Amino acid sequence: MAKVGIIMGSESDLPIMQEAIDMLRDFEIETEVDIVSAHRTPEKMMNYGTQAHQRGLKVIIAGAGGAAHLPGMIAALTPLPVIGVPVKSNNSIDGWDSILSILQMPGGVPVATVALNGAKNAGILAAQILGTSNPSVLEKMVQYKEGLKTKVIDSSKKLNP
Ligand code: RP5
Repeated sequence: MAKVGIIMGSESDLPIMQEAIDMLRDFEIETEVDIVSAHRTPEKMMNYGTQAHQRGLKVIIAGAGGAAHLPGMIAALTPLPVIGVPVKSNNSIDGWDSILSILQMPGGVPVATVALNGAKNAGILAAQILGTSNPSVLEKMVQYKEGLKTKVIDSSKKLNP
């Protein structure tokens, strides 16, 4: 049973969203990936958002660019936590359109918005949410953070032997 649903508005978002998929694979978390467009397949979006928790998903990562309505609309439809990835898409002016569309949600309907094209962090955040109730994922997260630390210390040593 997939734990994290990763959806995006278009196949053109996939090269960015792949970073979330890869990160969750590193944490050995099962994912389910699909294209769900708020504007082009609104009925599919409705079904996805209303049924995600009944299908066993625990967290949803939603990415979109330009007039990026998918993450917010999914958050409106699901009781699950939604992580939004603003994508700098071909129809995006400068990325701010995607960021603000996903970030500026009204009270009551949060979307945890990561940086522009920040799908890697979306994957990590989803793993951290699952880690609060899964000791094995939590331990992998501890190791991951240790790895980050070691990398910086090693780089520092190389510059200052
Ligand atoms: C958004 O429009 C999608 O999420 C994508 O980022 C952008 C462009 O879509 P395509 O025209 O490439 O399909 O809804």
